[in-house]
Amino acid sequence: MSVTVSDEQAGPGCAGVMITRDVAQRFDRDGFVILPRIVAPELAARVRERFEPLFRGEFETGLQPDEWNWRPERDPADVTRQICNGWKSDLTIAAVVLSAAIGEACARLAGWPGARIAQDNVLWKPPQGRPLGFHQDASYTDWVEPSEMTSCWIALDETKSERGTIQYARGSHRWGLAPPIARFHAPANPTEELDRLAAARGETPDLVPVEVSTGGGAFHHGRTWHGSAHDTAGIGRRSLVIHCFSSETRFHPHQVSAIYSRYKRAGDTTMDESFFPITWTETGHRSPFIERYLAGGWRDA
Ligand SMILES: O=C(O)CCC(=O)C(=O)O
Repeated sequence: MSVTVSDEQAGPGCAGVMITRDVAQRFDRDGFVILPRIVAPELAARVRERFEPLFRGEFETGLQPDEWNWRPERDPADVTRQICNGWKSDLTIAAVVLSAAIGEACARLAGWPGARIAQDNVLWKPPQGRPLGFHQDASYTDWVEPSEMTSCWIALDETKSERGTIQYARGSHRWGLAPPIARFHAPANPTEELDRLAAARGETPDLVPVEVSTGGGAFHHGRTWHGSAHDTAGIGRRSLVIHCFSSETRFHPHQVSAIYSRYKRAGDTTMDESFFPITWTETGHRSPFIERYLAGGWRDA
Protein backbone atom coordinates (compact mmCIF):
# COMPACT_ATOMS: atom_id res chain seq x y z
CA MET A 1 0.00 0.00 0.00
CA SER A 2 1.34 3.43 -0.85
CA VAL A 3 -0.73 6.57 -0.46
CA THR A 4 0.31 10.16 -0.67
CA VAL A 5 -2.25 12.74 0.34
CA SER A 6 -1.69 15.98 -1.55
CA ASP A 7 -1.47 19.28 0.33
CA GLU A 8 -4.68 20.36 -1.38
CA GLN A 9 -6.60 17.36 -0.03
CA ALA A 10 -4.98 17.77 3.35
CA GLY A 11 -6.32 21.27 3.93
CA PRO A 12 -4.30 24.39 4.71
CA GLY A 13 -1.26 23.62 6.83
CA CYS A 14 -2.01 19.92 7.24
CA ALA A 15 0.93 18.11 5.72
CA GLY A 16 0.07 15.20 3.51
CA VAL A 17 0.26 12.04 5.61
CA MET A 18 2.04 9.41 3.60
CA ILE A 19 0.97 5.88 4.43
CA THR A 20 3.63 3.85 2.68
CA ARG A 21 3.94 0.09 2.92
CA ASP A 22 6.66 0.55 5.55
CA VAL A 23 4.47 2.83 7.70
CA ALA A 24 1.56 0.37 7.47
CA GLN A 25 3.84 -2.56 8.38
CA ARG A 26 5.25 -0.75 11.43
CA PHE A 27 1.72 0.12 12.58
CA ASP A 28 0.63 -3.49 12.19
CA ARG A 29 3.71 -4.88 13.96
CA ASP A 30 4.01 -2.38 16.84
CA GLY A 31 0.45 -1.04 17.23
CA PHE A 32 1.66 2.51 16.53
CA VAL A 33 3.83 4.42 14.11
CA ILE A 34 5.74 7.63 14.87
CA LEU A 35 5.96 10.26 12.08
CA PRO A 36 8.20 13.35 12.08
CA ARG A 37 5.53 15.60 10.58
CA ILE A 38 1.75 15.36 10.59
CA VAL A 39 0.89 19.07 10.51
CA ALA A 40 3.00 22.08 9.57
CA PRO A 41 4.71 23.71 12.59
CA GLU A 42 2.94 27.01 11.73
CA LEU A 43 -0.48 25.35 12.02
CA ALA A 44 0.58 23.60 15.23
CA ALA A 45 1.53 27.03 16.64
CA ARG A 46 -1.88 28.46 15.72
CA VAL A 47 -3.61 25.51 17.43
CA ARG A 48 -1.45 26.04 20.51
CA GLU A 49 -2.57 29.65 20.76
CA ARG A 50 -6.16 28.47 21.15
CA PHE A 51 -5.43 26.59 24.38
CA GLU A 52 -5.47 29.62 26.73
CA PRO A 53 -8.89 30.92 25.60
CA LEU A 54 -10.38 27.42 25.43
CA PHE A 55 -9.41 26.50 28.97
CA ARG A 56 -10.65 29.92 30.16
CA GLY A 57 -14.04 29.00 28.66
CA GLU A 58 -13.94 31.37 25.69
CA PHE A 59 -15.56 29.36 22.91
CA GLU A 60 -15.38 30.87 19.42
CA THR A 61 -18.54 29.12 18.16
CA GLY A 62 -20.45 29.68 21.40
CA LEU A 63 -20.72 25.91 21.97
CA GLN A 64 -19.17 24.22 25.00
CA PRO A 65 -17.05 21.17 24.16
CA ASP A 66 -18.50 17.79 25.16
CA GLU A 67 -16.01 17.47 28.05
CA TRP A 68 -14.13 20.30 29.77
CA ASN A 69 -12.15 18.51 32.43
CA TRP A 70 -9.99 21.25 33.84
CA ARG A 71 -10.94 24.73 35.02
CA PRO A 72 -8.73 27.39 36.53
CA GLU A 73 -9.34 27.96 40.25
CA ARG A 74 -11.30 24.69 40.50
CA ASP A 75 -8.72 22.03 39.59
CA PRO A 76 -5.13 21.37 40.74
CA ALA A 77 -2.45 23.16 38.70
CA ASP A 78 -0.36 20.00 38.19
CA VAL A 79 -2.90 17.73 36.46
CA THR A 80 -3.20 17.41 32.69
CA ARG A 81 -5.87 19.74 31.32
CA GLN A 82 -8.27 18.06 28.91
CA ILE A 83 -11.06 19.18 26.60
CA CYS A 84 -12.92 16.66 24.44
CA ASN A 85 -14.45 17.74 21.14
CA GLY A 86 -12.78 21.10 21.00
CA TRP A 87 -13.63 21.04 17.27
CA LYS A 88 -17.20 22.00 18.14
CA SER A 89 -15.99 25.10 19.99
CA ASP A 90 -13.02 26.33 17.96
CA LEU A 91 -12.40 26.54 14.23
CA THR A 92 -8.59 26.31 14.40
CA ILE A 93 -8.87 23.04 16.33
CA ALA A 94 -11.54 21.96 13.83
CA ALA A 95 -9.25 22.64 10.84
CA VAL A 96 -6.92 19.89 12.02
CA VAL A 97 -9.46 17.49 13.55
CA LEU A 98 -11.71 17.50 10.48
CA SER A 99 -8.89 17.26 7.91
CA ALA A 100 -9.39 14.64 5.22
CA ALA A 101 -5.69 13.70 5.39
CA ILE A 102 -5.88 12.50 8.98
CA GLY A 103 -9.15 10.65 8.37
CA GLU A 104 -7.67 8.96 5.32
CA ALA A 105 -4.52 7.92 7.17
CA CYS A 106 -6.54 6.43 10.07
CA ALA A 107 -8.82 4.57 7.64
CA ARG A 108 -5.91 3.23 5.57
CA LEU A 109 -4.05 2.02 8.65
CA ALA A 110 -7.15 0.36 10.10
CA GLY A 111 -8.32 -1.10 6.78
CA TRP A 112 -11.65 0.77 6.87
CA PRO A 113 -13.59 2.17 3.89
CA GLY A 114 -13.59 5.59 5.58
CA ALA A 115 -13.21 7.44 8.86
CA ARG A 116 -15.48 9.50 11.09
CA ILE A 117 -14.60 11.54 14.15
CA ALA A 118 -15.20 9.67 17.39
CA GLN A 119 -13.81 12.44 19.57
CA ASP A 120 -10.88 14.83 19.82
CA ASN A 121 -8.74 15.50 22.89
CA VAL A 122 -7.10 18.85 23.56
CA LEU A 123 -4.40 17.98 26.11
CA TRP A 124 -2.18 20.35 28.07
CA LYS A 125 0.31 18.87 30.46
CA PRO A 126 1.52 21.82 32.59
CA PRO A 127 5.11 22.16 33.89
CA GLN A 128 5.63 19.36 36.45
CA GLY A 129 2.33 17.88 35.22
CA ARG A 130 1.40 14.51 36.67
CA PRO A 131 1.01 11.28 34.65
CA LEU A 132 -1.92 9.95 32.62
CA GLY A 133 -2.67 6.31 33.37
CA PHE A 134 -1.73 3.74 30.72
CA HIS A 135 -4.87 2.42 29.05
CA GLN A 136 -6.35 1.08 25.82
CA ASP A 137 -8.71 3.48 24.00
CA ALA A 138 -10.88 0.54 22.91
CA SER A 139 -11.74 -0.15 26.58
CA TYR A 140 -13.95 2.96 26.36
CA THR A 141 -15.77 2.30 23.06
CA ASP A 142 -18.28 -0.45 23.91
CA TRP A 143 -21.10 2.00 23.07
CA VAL A 144 -20.44 1.61 19.32
CA GLU A 145 -20.24 -1.25 16.82
CA PRO A 146 -17.66 -2.20 15.70
CA SER A 147 -15.91 -1.21 18.92
CA GLU A 148 -12.69 -0.12 17.19
CA MET A 149 -10.74 3.10 17.13
CA THR A 150 -7.61 4.42 15.42
CA SER A 151 -6.04 7.64 16.64
CA CYS A 152 -3.68 10.36 15.56
CA TRP A 153 -1.66 12.05 18.33
CA ILE A 154 -0.04 15.37 17.35
CA ALA A 155 2.68 17.14 19.33
CA LEU A 156 2.11 20.90 19.48
CA ASP A 157 5.42 21.41 21.28
CA GLU A 158 8.70 19.58 20.85
CA THR A 159 8.36 16.40 22.95
CA LYS A 160 10.93 14.56 25.05
CA SER A 161 10.67 11.76 27.60
CA GLU A 162 11.35 14.15 30.44
CA ARG A 163 8.54 16.42 29.25
CA GLY A 164 6.02 13.64 29.94
CA THR A 165 5.37 12.76 26.30
CA ILE A 166 3.03 9.92 25.31
CA GLN A 167 4.55 6.42 25.44
CA TYR A 168 3.36 3.26 23.69
CA ALA A 169 3.83 -0.34 24.80
CA ARG A 170 5.15 -1.93 21.63
CA GLY A 171 3.07 -4.89 20.39
CA SER A 172 0.47 -4.54 23.16
CA HIS A 173 -2.39 -4.23 20.62
CA ARG A 174 -2.15 -8.02 20.47
CA TRP A 175 -2.67 -8.53 24.22
CA GLY A 176 -6.49 -8.64 24.13
CA LEU A 177 -8.91 -6.09 25.54
CA ALA A 178 -8.83 -5.08 29.21
CA PRO A 179 -11.48 -3.11 31.14
CA PRO A 180 -11.12 0.63 31.76
CA ILE A 181 -8.35 1.51 34.22
CA ALA A 182 -9.11 2.60 37.79
CA ARG A 183 -7.78 6.14 37.47
CA PHE A 184 -6.94 8.05 34.29
CA HIS A 185 -5.83 11.47 35.61
CA ALA A 186 -2.79 11.63 37.92
CA PRO A 187 -2.70 8.01 39.18
CA ALA A 188 -0.04 7.15 41.79
CA ASN A 189 1.31 4.41 39.51
CA PRO A 190 0.44 5.12 35.85
CA THR A 191 1.47 1.66 34.62
CA GLU A 192 -0.27 -0.38 37.34
CA GLU A 193 -2.80 -2.21 35.12
CA LEU A 194 -0.36 -2.55 32.21
CA ASP A 195 2.34 -4.05 34.48
CA ARG A 196 -0.17 -6.50 35.96
CA LEU A 197 -1.28 -7.65 32.52
CA ALA A 198 2.28 -7.93 31.20
CA ALA A 199 3.35 -9.94 34.28
CA ALA A 200 0.46 -12.36 33.78
CA ARG A 201 1.70 -12.85 30.20
CA GLY A 202 5.33 -13.25 31.35
CA GLU A 203 6.37 -10.11 29.48
CA THR A 204 7.90 -6.72 30.25
CA PRO A 205 6.30 -3.72 28.53
CA ASP A 206 8.61 -2.19 25.91
CA LEU A 207 7.67 1.48 26.38
CA VAL A 208 8.47 3.76 23.44
CA PRO A 209 8.29 7.55 24.02
CA VAL A 210 7.17 9.78 21.15
CA GLU A 211 10.01 12.28 20.83
CA VAL A 212 9.29 14.59 17.88
CA SER A 213 9.41 18.24 16.83
CA THR A 214 6.33 20.45 16.85
CA GLY A 215 3.82 19.08 14.32
CA GLY A 216 5.15 15.50 14.50
CA GLY A 217 3.30 12.71 16.24
CA ALA A 218 1.99 9.18 15.91
CA PHE A 219 -0.92 7.01 14.87
CA HIS A 220 -2.02 4.28 17.26
CA HIS A 221 -4.30 1.25 17.26
CA GLY A 222 -7.26 1.31 19.66
CA ARG A 223 -5.89 -1.64 21.63
CA THR A 224 -2.34 -0.33 22.05
CA TRP A 225 -1.56 0.45 25.70
CA HIS A 226 -0.39 4.04 26.13
CA GLY A 227 -0.16 6.83 28.67
CA SER A 228 2.37 9.36 29.87
CA ALA A 229 4.69 10.05 32.78
CA HIS A 230 5.40 13.01 35.03
CA ASP A 231 6.93 16.10 33.36
CA THR A 232 10.21 16.10 35.28
CA ALA A 233 11.66 18.80 32.96
CA GLY A 234 9.18 21.32 34.35
CA ILE A 235 8.27 22.59 30.87
CA GLY A 236 5.02 20.84 30.01
CA ARG A 237 3.64 20.13 26.52
CA ARG A 238 0.46 20.44 24.49
CA SER A 239 -1.07 17.84 22.17
CA LEU A 240 -4.10 17.36 19.98
CA VAL A 241 -5.51 13.87 19.52
CA ILE A 242 -7.97 12.84 16.81
CA HIS A 243 -9.76 9.59 17.62
CA CYS A 244 -11.47 8.03 14.58
CA PHE A 245 -14.09 5.33 14.12
CA SER A 246 -14.79 3.59 10.83
CA SER A 247 -17.25 5.58 8.70
CA GLU A 248 -19.53 2.51 8.99
CA THR A 249 -19.74 2.63 12.79
CA ARG A 250 -23.16 2.65 14.45
CA PHE A 251 -24.31 3.13 18.02
CA HIS A 252 -24.54 -0.06 20.06
CA PRO A 253 -28.25 -0.73 20.57
CA HIS A 254 -27.90 -1.23 24.35
CA GLN A 255 -24.48 -0.16 25.65
CA VAL A 256 -24.52 3.45 26.72
CA SER A 257 -21.84 6.13 26.92
CA ALA A 258 -22.99 8.61 29.56
CA ILE A 259 -21.93 11.52 27.36
CA TYR A 260 -21.89 10.41 23.74
CA SER A 261 -25.05 8.26 23.61
CA ARG A 262 -26.93 11.53 24.16
CA TYR A 263 -26.48 11.95 20.39
CA LYS A 264 -28.32 8.66 19.66
CA ARG A 265 -31.84 8.98 18.26
CA ALA A 266 -34.49 6.69 19.80
CA GLY A 267 -34.88 3.40 17.95
CA ASP A 268 -32.07 4.26 15.51
CA THR A 269 -28.42 3.18 15.67
CA THR A 270 -27.12 5.42 12.87
CA MET A 271 -24.65 8.11 13.93
CA ASP A 272 -25.55 11.64 12.87
CA GLU A 273 -22.74 13.22 10.83
CA SER A 274 -23.34 16.58 12.55
CA PHE A 275 -21.90 15.09 15.75
CA PHE A 276 -19.64 12.34 14.34
CA PRO A 277 -18.52 13.85 10.99
CA ILE A 278 -17.18 11.64 8.21
CA THR A 279 -13.87 13.21 7.19
CA TRP A 280 -12.84 10.81 4.41
CA THR A 281 -14.13 7.76 2.54
CA GLU A 282 -12.70 5.83 -0.38
CA THR A 283 -15.86 6.65 -2.39
CA GLY A 284 -15.30 10.40 -1.93
CA HIS A 285 -17.98 11.11 0.69
CA ARG A 286 -17.12 13.75 3.27
CA SER A 287 -19.80 15.28 5.55
CA PRO A 288 -21.10 18.18 3.44
CA PHE A 289 -21.24 20.75 6.25
CA ILE A 290 -17.49 20.55 7.01
CA GLU A 291 -16.14 23.01 4.43
CA ARG A 292 -18.79 25.65 5.22
CA TYR A 293 -18.16 25.18 8.95
CA LEU A 294 -14.39 25.57 8.55
CA ALA A 295 -14.86 28.66 6.39
CA GLY A 296 -16.57 30.36 9.30
CA GLY A 297 -20.15 29.62 8.33
CA TRP A 298 -20.63 27.80 11.63
CA ARG A 299 -23.54 30.02 12.60
CA ASP A 300 -25.69 28.48 9.85
CA ALA A 301 -23.70 25.32 9.05
O1 LIG B 1 -0.95 12.54 25.61
C1 LIG B 1 -1.07 11.71 26.51
O2 LIG B 1 -0.43 11.77 27.54
C2 LIG B 1 -2.05 10.56 26.40
C3 LIG B 1 -3.01 10.73 25.25
C4 LIG B 1 -4.00 9.64 25.16
O3 LIG B 1 -4.35 8.99 26.09
C5 LIG B 1 -4.53 9.31 23.83
O4 LIG B 1 -4.06 9.86 22.83
O5 LIG B 1 -5.44 8.45 23.75
